[in-house]
Order: sequence, then C-alpha cells, then structure tokens
Amino acid sequence: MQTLTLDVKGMTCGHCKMSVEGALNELEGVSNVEVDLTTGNVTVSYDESKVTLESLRNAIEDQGYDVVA
Ligand code: 9UX
Repeated sequence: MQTLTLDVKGMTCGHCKMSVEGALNELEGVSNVEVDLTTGNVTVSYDESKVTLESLRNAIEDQGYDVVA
C-alpha cells in the first residue's frame, strides 16, 4: 500500500471535493482519498500494483483540476 499527497489546483467548493474524491474512489485499487480544500492537498492511499500515479493524475485532470505535483 502506498500513500501520497498530490497538490491540486482549482478545487474551491464541496462539489469539487466530492468530484475528485468520487473519481479517485472509482479506480480499482484506491482504498482511501482525502481532499483538503484549504490547501489543495489530495491524499490517496492505493495499491501500487493496480494503480499508477499517472492514472491518479488523469482521474483528477478529467474532472477539470490541475495536478501540480
Ligand atoms: Mo462550484 Mo467547485 O462551480 O468547482 S463545483 S466551485
């Protein structure tokens, strides 16, 4: 299990939070997602044999937000 924190730009409201959490939770292998709207931090716990960093980035970007790091 791997846990990392991504810096995401553009999330400002509770719907943004739910969109990002929902998109990440849909990925097979993601076990926990926490979005902190005040910092833009998205902390994701996942099985690295099933999920790549690229797929996490893509899922967030598909919702319309920018992943900075
Ligand atoms: Mo409302 Mo959050 O437009 O983008 S869903 S601020």
